[in-house]
Amino acid sequence: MGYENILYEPRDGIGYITFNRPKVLNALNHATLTELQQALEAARDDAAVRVLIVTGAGDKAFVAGADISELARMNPVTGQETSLYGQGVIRNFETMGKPSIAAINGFALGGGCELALACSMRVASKTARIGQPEVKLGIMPGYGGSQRLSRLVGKGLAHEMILTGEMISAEEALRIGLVNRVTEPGELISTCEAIAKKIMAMAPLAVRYSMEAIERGAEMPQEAGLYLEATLFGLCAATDDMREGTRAFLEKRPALFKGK
Ligand code: CO8
Repeated sequence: MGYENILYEPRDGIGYITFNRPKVLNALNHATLTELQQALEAARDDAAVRVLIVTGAGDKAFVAGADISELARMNPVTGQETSLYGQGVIRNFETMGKPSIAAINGFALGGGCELALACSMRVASKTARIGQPEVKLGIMPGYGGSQRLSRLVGKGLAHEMILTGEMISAEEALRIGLVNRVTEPGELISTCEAIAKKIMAMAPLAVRYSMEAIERGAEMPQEAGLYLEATLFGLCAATDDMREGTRAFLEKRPALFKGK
Protein backbone atom coordinates (compact mmCIF):
# COMPACT_ATOMS: atom_id res chain seq x y z
CA MET A 1 0.00 0.00 0.00
CA GLY A 2 1.21 3.51 -0.80
CA TYR A 3 1.10 6.12 1.91
CA GLU A 4 -0.43 9.56 1.34
CA ASN A 5 -0.77 10.95 4.84
CA ILE A 6 2.29 9.52 6.50
CA LEU A 7 5.81 8.60 5.45
CA TYR A 8 7.16 5.22 6.49
CA GLU A 9 10.83 4.51 5.96
CA PRO A 10 12.72 1.55 7.44
CA ARG A 11 16.42 2.43 7.51
CA ASP A 12 19.39 0.95 9.39
CA GLY A 13 17.20 -0.88 11.90
CA ILE A 14 14.94 2.10 12.63
CA GLY A 15 11.38 2.46 11.29
CA TYR A 16 10.73 6.18 10.75
CA ILE A 17 7.04 7.14 10.79
CA THR A 18 6.35 10.78 9.90
CA PHE A 19 2.86 12.27 9.97
CA ASN A 20 2.74 14.19 6.74
CA ARG A 21 -0.17 16.63 6.56
CA PRO A 22 1.70 19.84 7.38
CA LYS A 23 -1.08 22.08 5.97
CA VAL A 24 -3.32 20.96 8.86
CA LEU A 25 -0.46 20.59 11.35
CA ASN A 26 -0.45 16.81 10.76
CA ALA A 27 -3.96 16.36 12.19
CA LEU A 28 -5.11 12.73 12.38
CA ASN A 29 -7.99 11.95 10.06
CA HIS A 30 -9.35 8.43 9.52
CA ALA A 31 -7.14 7.81 6.49
CA THR A 32 -4.03 8.77 8.48
CA LEU A 33 -4.91 6.34 11.25
CA THR A 34 -5.49 3.57 8.69
CA GLU A 35 -2.06 4.23 7.16
CA LEU A 36 -0.51 4.29 10.63
CA GLN A 37 -2.00 0.86 11.32
CA GLN A 38 -0.51 -0.38 8.04
CA ALA A 39 2.94 1.03 8.86
CA LEU A 40 2.88 -0.42 12.38
CA GLU A 41 2.04 -3.87 10.99
CA ALA A 42 4.84 -3.55 8.42
CA ALA A 43 7.30 -2.56 11.16
CA ARG A 44 6.13 -5.35 13.46
CA ASP A 45 6.58 -7.98 10.75
CA ASP A 46 9.98 -6.73 9.54
CA ALA A 47 12.71 -8.38 11.63
CA ALA A 48 15.18 -5.74 10.42
CA VAL A 49 13.21 -2.98 12.18
CA ARG A 50 14.16 -2.86 15.87
CA VAL A 51 12.93 0.57 17.03
CA LEU A 52 10.41 3.14 15.75
CA ILE A 53 10.91 6.89 15.67
CA VAL A 54 7.64 8.78 15.23
CA THR A 55 7.52 12.47 14.32
CA GLY A 56 5.65 15.14 12.35
CA ALA A 57 6.52 16.74 9.01
CA GLY A 58 7.60 20.38 9.06
CA ASP A 59 8.91 22.32 12.00
CA LYS A 60 5.62 23.42 13.53
CA ALA A 61 3.75 20.33 14.64
CA PHE A 62 4.14 16.76 15.78
CA VAL A 63 0.37 16.18 15.52
CA ALA A 64 -2.12 18.96 16.38
CA GLY A 65 -4.84 16.45 17.27
CA ALA A 66 -7.64 14.58 15.62
CA ASP A 67 -8.85 16.28 12.44
CA ILE A 68 -11.50 18.70 13.72
CA SER A 69 -13.28 18.83 10.34
CA GLU A 70 -14.06 15.09 10.73
CA LEU A 71 -14.92 15.41 14.43
CA ALA A 72 -17.45 18.13 13.64
CA ARG A 73 -19.58 15.58 11.73
CA MET A 74 -19.73 12.97 14.50
CA ASN A 75 -22.89 11.61 16.04
CA PRO A 76 -22.96 9.55 19.25
CA VAL A 77 -22.53 6.25 17.41
CA THR A 78 -19.73 7.35 15.09
CA GLY A 79 -18.14 9.26 17.98
CA GLN A 80 -17.72 6.05 19.96
CA GLU A 81 -16.66 4.11 16.86
CA THR A 82 -14.05 6.73 15.94
CA SER A 83 -12.69 6.76 19.46
CA LEU A 84 -12.45 2.95 19.61
CA TYR A 85 -10.83 2.81 16.17
CA GLY A 86 -8.13 5.34 17.08
CA GLN A 87 -7.56 3.72 20.47
CA GLY A 88 -7.04 0.36 18.73
CA VAL A 89 -4.50 1.73 16.26
CA ILE A 90 -2.57 3.60 18.94
CA ARG A 91 -2.57 0.60 21.30
CA ASN A 92 -0.24 -1.16 18.82
CA PHE A 93 2.63 0.94 20.11
CA GLU A 94 2.33 -0.83 23.46
CA THR A 95 1.74 -4.35 22.19
CA MET A 96 3.89 -4.72 19.05
CA GLY A 97 6.99 -5.85 20.95
CA LYS A 98 9.23 -3.11 19.51
CA PRO A 99 10.00 0.13 21.30
CA SER A 100 8.87 3.47 19.91
CA ILE A 101 10.22 6.96 20.52
CA ALA A 102 7.96 9.96 19.91
CA ALA A 103 10.11 12.81 18.58
CA ILE A 104 7.87 15.75 19.50
CA ASN A 105 8.91 18.52 17.15
CA GLY A 106 6.15 21.07 17.80
CA PHE A 107 2.47 21.00 18.76
CA ALA A 108 1.40 17.65 20.27
CA LEU A 109 -2.24 18.35 21.08
CA GLY A 110 -5.29 16.21 21.77
CA GLY A 111 -4.93 12.99 19.76
CA GLY A 112 -1.30 13.96 19.05
CA CYS A 113 -0.45 14.04 22.74
CA GLU A 114 -2.41 10.82 23.23
CA LEU A 115 -0.46 9.08 20.47
CA ALA A 116 2.84 10.21 21.99
CA LEU A 117 1.69 8.92 25.40
CA ALA A 118 1.34 5.40 23.96
CA CYS A 119 4.92 5.40 22.65
CA SER A 120 7.56 3.77 24.85
CA MET A 121 9.24 7.15 25.42
CA ARG A 122 9.06 10.78 24.38
CA VAL A 123 11.76 13.28 23.43
CA ALA A 124 10.71 16.89 22.82
CA SER A 125 12.24 19.77 20.93
CA LYS A 126 12.51 22.97 23.01
CA THR A 127 9.80 24.39 20.75
CA ALA A 128 7.23 21.69 21.56
CA ARG A 129 3.87 22.63 23.06
CA ILE A 130 1.90 19.77 24.56
CA GLY A 131 -1.70 19.62 25.72
CA GLN A 132 -5.15 18.06 25.79
CA PRO A 133 -7.37 20.93 24.56
CA GLU A 134 -10.45 18.80 23.82
CA VAL A 135 -12.64 20.48 26.45
CA LYS A 136 -12.33 23.72 24.46
CA LEU A 137 -14.20 21.92 21.66
CA GLY A 138 -16.88 20.44 23.92
CA ILE A 139 -15.32 16.99 23.80
CA MET A 140 -12.85 15.06 25.93
CA PRO A 141 -9.76 12.94 25.22
CA GLY A 142 -10.82 9.95 23.13
CA TYR A 143 -7.57 8.34 22.06
CA GLY A 144 -6.49 7.18 25.52
CA GLY A 145 -5.41 10.47 27.11
CA SER A 146 -7.74 10.25 30.11
CA GLN A 147 -6.13 6.92 30.99
CA ARG A 148 -2.46 7.20 29.97
CA LEU A 149 -1.80 10.80 31.04
CA SER A 150 -2.80 10.16 34.66
CA ARG A 151 -0.79 6.93 34.72
CA LEU A 152 2.27 8.81 33.47
CA VAL A 153 2.15 12.10 35.39
CA GLY A 154 -0.36 11.38 38.18
CA LYS A 155 -4.03 12.23 38.59
CA GLY A 156 -3.61 15.81 39.84
CA LEU A 157 -1.55 17.01 36.88
CA ALA A 158 -3.69 15.01 34.42
CA HIS A 159 -6.80 16.70 35.81
CA GLU A 160 -5.17 20.11 35.45
CA MET A 161 -4.08 19.55 31.84
CA ILE A 162 -7.30 17.90 30.67
CA LEU A 163 -9.77 20.16 32.51
CA THR A 164 -8.10 23.49 31.65
CA GLY A 165 -7.07 22.45 28.12
CA GLU A 166 -3.90 24.55 28.51
CA MET A 167 -0.71 23.68 26.68
CA ILE A 168 2.55 23.19 28.54
CA SER A 169 6.11 23.86 27.35
CA ALA A 170 8.70 21.19 26.68
CA GLU A 171 10.56 22.17 29.88
CA GLU A 172 7.38 21.80 31.94
CA ALA A 173 6.68 18.44 30.26
CA LEU A 174 10.18 17.34 31.28
CA ARG A 175 9.65 18.54 34.85
CA ILE A 176 6.46 16.49 35.26
CA GLY A 177 7.85 13.39 33.55
CA LEU A 178 5.67 13.62 30.44
CA VAL A 179 8.80 13.62 28.26
CA ASN A 180 12.15 11.95 28.90
CA ARG A 181 14.39 14.62 27.38
CA VAL A 182 14.34 18.08 25.79
CA THR A 183 16.67 18.95 22.91
CA GLU A 184 17.52 21.81 20.59
CA PRO A 185 15.22 21.55 17.53
CA GLY A 186 18.09 20.53 15.24
CA GLU A 187 19.15 17.73 17.59
CA LEU A 188 15.76 16.08 18.09
CA ILE A 189 16.08 13.23 15.60
CA SER A 190 19.76 12.58 16.29
CA THR A 191 18.98 12.34 20.03
CA CYS A 192 16.23 9.80 19.31
CA GLU A 193 18.56 7.90 16.99
CA ALA A 194 21.24 7.77 19.69
CA ILE A 195 18.71 6.21 22.10
CA ALA A 196 17.53 3.81 19.37
CA LYS A 197 21.10 2.72 18.61
CA LYS A 198 21.76 1.96 22.29
CA ILE A 199 18.64 -0.24 22.35
CA MET A 200 19.63 -1.90 19.06
CA ALA A 201 22.98 -2.95 20.57
CA MET A 202 21.12 -4.99 23.21
CA ALA A 203 19.76 -8.53 22.95
CA PRO A 204 16.52 -8.24 20.88
CA LEU A 205 14.54 -10.82 22.88
CA ALA A 206 15.64 -9.33 26.20
CA VAL A 207 14.44 -5.92 24.94
CA ARG A 208 11.13 -7.40 23.82
CA TYR A 209 10.45 -9.29 27.05
CA SER A 210 11.42 -6.25 29.14
CA MET A 211 8.86 -4.19 27.21
CA GLU A 212 6.24 -6.91 27.73
CA ALA A 213 6.91 -6.87 31.47
CA ILE A 214 6.64 -3.07 31.67
CA GLU A 215 3.58 -2.72 29.40
CA ARG A 216 1.54 -5.70 30.60
CA GLY A 217 2.76 -5.48 34.20
CA ALA A 218 1.44 -1.91 34.45
CA GLU A 219 -2.09 -3.27 34.06
CA MET A 220 -1.71 -5.95 36.77
CA PRO A 221 -1.59 -6.12 40.55
CA GLN A 222 2.11 -6.07 41.55
CA GLU A 223 2.07 -9.72 42.64
CA ALA A 224 0.90 -10.84 39.17
CA GLY A 225 3.37 -8.46 37.52
CA LEU A 226 6.23 -9.97 39.51
CA TYR A 227 5.18 -13.44 38.43
CA LEU A 228 5.04 -12.26 34.80
CA GLU A 229 8.53 -10.80 35.20
CA ALA A 230 9.88 -14.08 36.59
CA THR A 231 8.29 -16.04 33.74
CA LEU A 232 9.71 -13.74 31.06
CA PHE A 233 13.06 -13.87 32.87
CA GLY A 234 12.89 -17.65 32.54
CA LEU A 235 12.27 -17.24 28.80
CA CYS A 236 15.39 -15.05 28.53
CA ALA A 237 17.35 -17.88 30.13
CA ALA A 238 16.29 -20.12 27.23
CA THR A 239 17.93 -17.86 24.61
CA ASP A 240 21.29 -18.19 22.88
CA ASP A 241 21.72 -14.47 23.48
CA MET A 242 21.65 -15.03 27.25
CA ARG A 243 24.51 -17.53 26.94
CA GLU A 244 26.39 -15.19 24.58
CA GLY A 245 25.81 -12.09 26.77
CA THR A 246 27.00 -13.69 29.99
CA ARG A 247 29.92 -15.50 28.30
CA ALA A 248 31.05 -12.27 26.56
CA PHE A 249 31.07 -10.47 29.91
CA LEU A 250 33.19 -13.18 31.54
CA GLU A 251 35.54 -13.26 28.52
CA LYS A 252 35.79 -9.45 28.62
CA ARG A 253 34.65 -8.96 25.01
CA PRO A 254 31.63 -7.32 23.36
CA ALA A 255 28.60 -9.60 22.96
CA LEU A 256 27.36 -10.59 19.51
CA PHE A 257 23.60 -10.94 19.82
CA LYS A 258 21.55 -12.79 17.21
CA GLY A 259 18.00 -12.41 18.54
CA LYS A 260 17.74 -16.14 19.21
N1 CO8 B 1 -7.75 19.54 12.85
C1 CO8 B 1 -7.94 20.10 11.63
N2 CO8 B 1 -7.24 21.17 11.19
C2 CO8 B 1 -6.32 21.69 12.02
C3 CO8 B 1 -6.07 21.15 13.30
C4 CO8 B 1 -6.83 20.03 13.70
N3 CO8 B 1 -6.65 19.44 14.89
N4 CO8 B 1 -5.12 21.90 13.89
C5 CO8 B 1 -4.77 22.86 13.00
N5 CO8 B 1 -5.48 22.74 11.87
C6 CO8 B 1 -5.40 23.56 10.65
C7 CO8 B 1 -5.99 24.94 10.86
O1 CO8 B 1 -7.39 24.90 10.69
C8 CO8 B 1 -5.27 25.73 9.79
O2 CO8 B 1 -5.90 25.47 8.56
P1 CO8 B 1 -6.11 26.70 7.50
O3 CO8 B 1 -4.72 27.08 7.09
O4 CO8 B 1 -6.89 26.07 6.39
O5 CO8 B 1 -6.81 27.78 8.22
C9 CO8 B 1 -3.89 25.09 9.74
O6 CO8 B 1 -4.04 23.82 10.36
C10 CO8 B 1 -2.85 25.89 10.51
O7 CO8 B 1 -3.33 26.10 11.82
P2 CO8 B 1 -3.49 27.57 12.46
O8 CO8 B 1 -3.62 28.62 11.41
O9 CO8 B 1 -4.57 27.50 13.50
O10 CO8 B 1 -2.05 27.72 13.16
P3 CO8 B 1 -1.70 28.61 14.43
O11 CO8 B 1 -0.21 28.63 14.52
O12 CO8 B 1 -2.42 29.90 14.41
O13 CO8 B 1 -2.29 27.76 15.69
C11 CO8 B 1 -2.71 25.77 16.95
C12 CO8 B 1 -1.77 26.51 15.98
C13 CO8 B 1 -2.72 26.49 18.31
C14 CO8 B 1 -2.17 24.36 17.13
C15 CO8 B 1 -4.15 25.75 16.36
O14 CO8 B 1 -4.09 25.29 15.02
C16 CO8 B 1 -5.09 24.86 17.11
O15 CO8 B 1 -5.57 25.23 18.18
N6 CO8 B 1 -5.42 23.67 16.54
C17 CO8 B 1 -6.38 22.76 17.12
C18 CO8 B 1 -5.75 21.98 18.27
C19 CO8 B 1 -6.78 21.08 18.92
O16 CO8 B 1 -7.80 21.52 19.42
N7 CO8 B 1 -6.48 19.77 18.94
C20 CO8 B 1 -7.35 18.79 19.54
C21 CO8 B 1 -8.31 18.27 18.53
S1 CO8 B 1 -9.52 17.23 19.26
C22 CO8 B 1 -8.71 15.74 19.46
O17 CO8 B 1 -7.54 15.59 19.16
C23 CO8 B 1 -9.53 14.65 20.02
C24 CO8 B 1 -8.78 13.30 20.02
C25 CO8 B 1 -9.71 12.17 20.38
C26 CO8 B 1 -10.71 11.90 19.27
C27 CO8 B 1 -11.56 10.73 19.57
C28 CO8 B 1 -12.44 10.36 18.37
C29 CO8 B 1 -13.83 10.75 18.50
